[in-house]
Amino acid sequence: MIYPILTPEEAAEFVQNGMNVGVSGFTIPGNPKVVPPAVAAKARREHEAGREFKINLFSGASTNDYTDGELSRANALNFRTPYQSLPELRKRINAGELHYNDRHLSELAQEFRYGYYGKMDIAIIEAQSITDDGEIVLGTAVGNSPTWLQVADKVIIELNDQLPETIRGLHDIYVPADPPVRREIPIYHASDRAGKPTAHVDPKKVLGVVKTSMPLGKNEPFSPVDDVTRRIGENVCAFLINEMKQGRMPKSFLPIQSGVGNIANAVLDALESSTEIPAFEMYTEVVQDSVLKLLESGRCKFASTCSMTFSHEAMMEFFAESEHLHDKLLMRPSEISNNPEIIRRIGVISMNTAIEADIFGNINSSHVSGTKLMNGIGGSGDFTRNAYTSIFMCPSIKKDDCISTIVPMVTHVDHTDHSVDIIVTDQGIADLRGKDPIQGAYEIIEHAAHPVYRPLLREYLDLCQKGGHILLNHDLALSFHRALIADGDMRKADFSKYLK
Ligand code: 0RQ
Repeated sequence: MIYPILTPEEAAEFVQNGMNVGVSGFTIPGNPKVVPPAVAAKARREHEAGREFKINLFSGASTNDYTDGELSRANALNFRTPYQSLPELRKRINAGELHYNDRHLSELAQEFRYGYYGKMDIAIIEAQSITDDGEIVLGTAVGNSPTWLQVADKVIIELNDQLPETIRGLHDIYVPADPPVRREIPIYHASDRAGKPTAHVDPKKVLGVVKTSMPLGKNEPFSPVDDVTRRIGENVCAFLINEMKQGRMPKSFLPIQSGVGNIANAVLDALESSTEIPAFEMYTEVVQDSVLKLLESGRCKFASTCSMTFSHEAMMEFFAESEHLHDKLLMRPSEISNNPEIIRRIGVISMNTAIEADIFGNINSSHVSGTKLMNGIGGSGDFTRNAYTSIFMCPSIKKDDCISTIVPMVTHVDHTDHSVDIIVTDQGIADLRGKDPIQGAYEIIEHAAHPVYRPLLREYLDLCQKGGHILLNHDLALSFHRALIADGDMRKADFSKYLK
């Protein structure tokens, strides 16, 4: 190998205060694991010596504890984009200790190429292998690595010997040309390959290789499917079956996108056991353990993803079974896994989780009570806006009835009513297609809201000023949230108190 072998500490010495740093991966998989902690240690030493040391960090999506966790605990982040999900970093963002820009995941790579963020100084990329002429087999996620390798001035490679040789061939690396010369992306089915199995870097840019032996996969277990998530899963399935019966969805079915978390798992469980939904494909950004089961059983014929968000055990199982699973999965850059052009062309059914929805169909996915960031918009906007049918899911109530997820007006808007087709809760299915905003409001109240909150929501509509296309009472629109803040309970929304 022509590249110098570096220790994590030697690699971290290249990272300087104020630099733009790109990292590989997408959610927990594929992130570097030893250089970011060494950068965090360097930051601590610099701070102790009274010197400023903070970097601007660009990733594919959220990262692991070695990256966002270590760097935020060391107070080493000045700017972060496009998505995060670690409690430590969330706390600091909400305390205003760093700048965070929540972006659509499909857009960051091109935005960087367009020059929105200046130059990228260093990229730190986890890989399975690198050749002397710069061909790289990436790890268990692609994220924005192909673009980082292209735009970064310098590159550090973390070669993780836990990544098996059999990962080769699971990547489909395609970077579109930028406007005005971009052409269509040649993906017409979820399983089409558009690019190459390897990413490329100019060998002259590689500062060195850090050899690692770090476990793959995530450790946190999923909560088991409970009564509420099971009912949401069943409702989603019932909706999809009816769509096929009504002829609004082809009998051969359409590719599915599914977010992360327990609701997504429950929906996939329901799809696995459904006898009426045919075997399907996924065009999605993350695949969890439940997708491995679907691939093994043949219920899922193919999964196009950006990241293998498997537990450690599922990851090992996948690689052990790689002979018959190898041709059933492809990992693509987030720019392609979440690409609006492809999502609309192949007719993806999007399924994402909301923090709250309002009675007019606007969705808040990212900010609790309108101010505190939870995770971010992630890929939900990429899929929702361009889906064949866009579905949002959430439990109808939270925290022992004290929170209704269906509210008069959301406190933050990530997805507008114009992009949202269906809202599914444990209570039922609200279908907003072909309805005006007021018809949609009654549909959501009667089919998605919890019965405890339906009278309050109806009363709110009665108290709205009439005569417009959308009903609104400017004094009462946030009354549920005011009650939650004042009394810890949305049921205490007292309209007479708030009415001027
Ligand atoms: O807070 O942990 O402090 O109790 O939000 O809520 O119920 O654990 O739900 O883990 O399924 O996450 C929308 C956040 C749901 C997620 C969201 C509080 C609640 C709890 C988490 P605590 P749950 P989940 C694919 C697509 C946006 C990104 C996306 C998400 C915490 O799905 O981040 O879709 N989505 N990406 O108490 C007050 C409410 C609340 C509330 C929830 N109405 N009011 N607090 N919470 N609803 C992935 C990628 O793009 C990479």
